[in-house]
Amino acid sequence: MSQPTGDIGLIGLAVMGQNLILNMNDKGFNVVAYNRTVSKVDDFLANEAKGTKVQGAHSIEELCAKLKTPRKIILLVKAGPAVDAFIEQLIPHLEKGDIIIDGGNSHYPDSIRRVKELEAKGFLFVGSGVSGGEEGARYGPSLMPGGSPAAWPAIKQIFQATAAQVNGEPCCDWVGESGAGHYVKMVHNGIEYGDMQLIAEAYDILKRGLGLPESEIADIFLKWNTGVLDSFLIDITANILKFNDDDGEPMVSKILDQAGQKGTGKWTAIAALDAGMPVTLIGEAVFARCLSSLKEERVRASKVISGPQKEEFKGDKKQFIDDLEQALYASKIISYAQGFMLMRATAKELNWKLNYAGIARMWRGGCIIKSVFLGDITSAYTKNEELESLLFDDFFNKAVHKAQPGWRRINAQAVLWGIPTPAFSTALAFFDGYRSDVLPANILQAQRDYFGAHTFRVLPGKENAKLQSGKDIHINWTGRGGNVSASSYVA
Ligand SMILES: *[C@@H]1O[C@H](CO)[C@@H](O)[C@H](O)[C@H]1NC(C)=O
Ligand SMILES: *[C@@H]1O[C@H](CO)[C@@H](O)[C@H](O)[C@H]1NC(C)=O
Ligand SMILES: CC(=O)N[C@H]1CO[C@H](CO)[C@@H](O)[C@@H]1O
Repeated sequence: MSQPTGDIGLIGLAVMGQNLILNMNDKGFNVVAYNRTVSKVDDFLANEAKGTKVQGAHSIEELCAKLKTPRKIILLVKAGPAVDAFIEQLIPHLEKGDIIIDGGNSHYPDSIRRVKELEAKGFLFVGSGVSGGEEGARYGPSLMPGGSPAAWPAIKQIFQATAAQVNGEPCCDWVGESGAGHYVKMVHNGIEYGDMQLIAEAYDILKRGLGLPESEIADIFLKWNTGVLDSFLIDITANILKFNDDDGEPMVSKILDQAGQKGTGKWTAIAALDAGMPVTLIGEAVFARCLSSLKEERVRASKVISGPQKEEFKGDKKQFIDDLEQALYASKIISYAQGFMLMRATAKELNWKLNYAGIARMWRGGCIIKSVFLGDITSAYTKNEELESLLFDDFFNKAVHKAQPGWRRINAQAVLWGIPTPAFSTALAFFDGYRSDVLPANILQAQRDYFGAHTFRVLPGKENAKLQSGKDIHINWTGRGGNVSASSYVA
């Protein structure tokens, strides 16, 4: 057989796979395509890939034989057992040092396991987040590769050339070891849930609060899109709001208000709970979708539970809309600060070294959360790799201070109106908690010690013979303040 000429192989010729192949081909790489349904390979070569350098393979063996070593093979197949099944099939045809890359939507614990299993056999494994949907795959996705570090030099050129570019910088860099690539992709998706929920709440306030029609709300979003909120999601939301059905009614006014979800936002929220990190905004965004899906129950509830009397807004509308922009901005800063907190906590726990500036850079283009804002996050982490929180960065610190008055007014007004703003309000609650050197957890500790002898620690400066610093203290609360004990209280 002739010398292999393939730079990279790809398994799974659904639209994402096809588009990624064509993209890599455009960038000058020689791609070998394989699909389990082999006729699909021929179809692809005869149609979409016609006139390109793409080669087809009719078996895993042929695929591997056509690739230069170290072989690089991307799997774009359904997450779960299919990934393991293909890895099993590939192994007999691979040599030590070959690289398997999973570009699917795998849950990061699977990627952690696969890195271990494959490295133990002398192979390299990369779990890569791929974001940007079908169009991103074709013209430049955000790529978030992590796994066996030795794989990076071998795939770097292909990955960075294939990814979206912003100001000449690729939206792809090495994320970190082990399952870091898929972990970061998961957090990206969680942040996406948060961004979307914030925009939905802003829409609700403008629609139900100020009573503005969709077309005017679209104009407000378009204006915001020239400032600090400049982002793909604000942009498409303006377009969505301008889209009228054939009868002239805004299309959104005809869409059932029941949100679906595929689970990656939920994974992020679960990971946050597991890590003990207050990633409240993403959590609320997931719950907001859950509440939305209880449509019939909400309709019944709306008939028996009333809220405040609807009052017309008498204040300064322009000021209010500026406040709303600031509220959205500040809440977004909180959400990203929380997302990075989660990544830091996980990195610490799993002993990963994450590339935070690189992560923000990877999200700047090619993906759903792409925005100007991510450039500022990149700068913050470039200045200080060890940044404890975005809120400690000068730029963001100033930004939240500037936003604060308007952010509070929006939350207050929404509460008075009875318009739910779970994401705006949890962001503000987090902010107020985070900047509090003292929180009421002393009460919780006393309660826990009272009913369950769970013990507490003494506040610095308040030590005495009984309350010693560094000691777990339990006291008998009964008899001094009151006489209720766990057994004597009768409800
Ligand atoms: C706690 O103190 C009360 C009142 O002095 C006493 O009745 C009770 O037995 C004590 N409980 C324990 C567990 O020592
Ligand atoms: C608790 O009970 C004791 C004994 O019955 C009584 O003297 C004391 O006043 C009670 N304390 C309080 C705070 O109610
Ligand atoms: C694993 C694999 O090769 N799957 C794809 C083959 O192509 C069809 C489309 O015709 C996809 O649906 C499969 O997922």
